[in-house]
Amino acid sequence: MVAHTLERPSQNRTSQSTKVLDVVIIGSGFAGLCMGIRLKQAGIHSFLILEKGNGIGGTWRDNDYPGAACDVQSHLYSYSFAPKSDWSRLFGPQKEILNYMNDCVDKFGLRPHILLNQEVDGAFFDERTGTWEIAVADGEKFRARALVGGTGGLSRPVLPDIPGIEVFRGAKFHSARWDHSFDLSGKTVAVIGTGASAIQIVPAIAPKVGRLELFQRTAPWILPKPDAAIGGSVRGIFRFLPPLRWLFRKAIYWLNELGVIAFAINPKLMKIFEKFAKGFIVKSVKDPALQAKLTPNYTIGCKRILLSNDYYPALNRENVHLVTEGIREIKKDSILTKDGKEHKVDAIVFATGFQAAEAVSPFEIRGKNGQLLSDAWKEAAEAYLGTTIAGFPNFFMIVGPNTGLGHSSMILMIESQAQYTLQCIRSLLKKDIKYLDVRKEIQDKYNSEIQERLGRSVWLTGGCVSWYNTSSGRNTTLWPGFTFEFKAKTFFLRPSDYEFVRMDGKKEKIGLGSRVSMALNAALG
Ligand code: N01
Repeated sequence: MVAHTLERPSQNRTSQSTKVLDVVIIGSGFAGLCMGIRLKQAGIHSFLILEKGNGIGGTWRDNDYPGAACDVQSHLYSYSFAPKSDWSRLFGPQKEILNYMNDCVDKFGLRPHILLNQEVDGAFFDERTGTWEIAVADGEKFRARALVGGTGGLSRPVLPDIPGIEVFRGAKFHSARWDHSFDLSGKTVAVIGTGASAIQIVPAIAPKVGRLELFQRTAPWILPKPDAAIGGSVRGIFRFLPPLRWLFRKAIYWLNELGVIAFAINPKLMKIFEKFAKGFIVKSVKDPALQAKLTPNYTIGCKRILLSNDYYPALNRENVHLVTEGIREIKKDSILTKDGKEHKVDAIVFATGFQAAEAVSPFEIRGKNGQLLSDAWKEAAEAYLGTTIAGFPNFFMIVGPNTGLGHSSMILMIESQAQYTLQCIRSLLKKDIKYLDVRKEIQDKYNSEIQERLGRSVWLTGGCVSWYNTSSGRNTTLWPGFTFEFKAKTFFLRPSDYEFVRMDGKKEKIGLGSRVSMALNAALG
């Protein structure tokens, strides 16, 4: 909250109200915090994290709906450099994850670098000075040598395009904007959607509501969640014997990593999981008609595989009704389905997901020659290593295009990207480079390679419609390989992938000596 203590001396101010920094990070989720921690550890202290909400945590602050928990094991879904010995469960609940993030903020001294309630309106690259100007909704301005976007892939909730949605008079809210003031005890509640959020919400609210109408458009594939409480003795062992905790994390890592073989290399292997998942439906659901409605008609893995032990049992409850007829219209106190039936409800929960794959820049971003990122991404969002975008120098995205995972912890990808970005920022600051801009041909080659690999994956061959892909069928969200492969690719900055422009406007020549010295300088600081 004390930006003035982080500013450069006043002669560096570009105007009365513009704060000048080395780095501005947007977003305080796992990505933004990781970048901040890495900068601090590298001795770069002139940075701010601008957060539009009134607290840190990103998706883990917003998604506080009943039953919210992680579907990746917490010992892996946490920073490798900030292990936590006392996770209460194998799959931590939302509050515990948010507390962990707050603990990290304090432990690494990030609090003074975070400015809350700062919604970024736009960012503009000034080619003359090689800096980004960042404008915040309240009129404040920041200028920085480097801009890091940590706004996340799942931060823009989507309300469905259903006629009449605006006329509904009861309570209505998105799963990521849960209205905790609404008491759903005894009420008739509609949940629209059956994705990762809905399957956590339904079992959590079913015992409280009078009646729950669950509107399913496409059945998800669900596997049992291998979850359990972690007892005090195990937590004690992890605390006093850190190598065992490390081994536990590694075991989870490699187990998850094996999934890539079925998702991206040989999708035929998915049949094994499919058989198991079908058996899980039969075992968990009593009514054969309900079993049929819950059995998906696409290959498992094409959409995100969900994990739950209590979703199917919740559907066996007398007060829970699965509606699969399709929604025609929302009226002032009901939902009308395509079979003409009117479902009277007091409230509607939209568990309808996020805008992820479509090429949307998180706010107005203008790169070289005033080019808009949304124009550069007109066809599809793409970047080099999910991080840098040709024509947008000194801009780094964490959780950028094609860095999502269907099989493991996003934090692995975030750490790789933050490490890579740090190398780029070091190059800028240490060698006093005006800007670095990824070469378009390098970005194109990289993307055609990953698109070719994705073409063979279950995400594009599994016969489903999913948020992983754009409406034209291009996957812009997922990384098609092992996480260690991504880590290797981002381990060293390859200077030849970039155009380096010096402060005098001349291009830095990247000969062998220069490459080696830049790579060493970037990697070692
Ligand atoms: O969203 P989703 P989510 N009429 O897009 C349906 C992460 N996450 O919030 O399948 C009727 O998966 C839509 O139907 P269909 C995780 O990465 C993580 O649940 O498109 N239905 C679908 O059923 C996850 O993948 C955790 O036919 C409509 C649902 O809404 C991502 O967030 C926990 C509709 C949307 O499902 C998103 O999950 C929770 C319409 N007009 C979430 N429009 C962890 O534990 C949409 N739907 C880490």
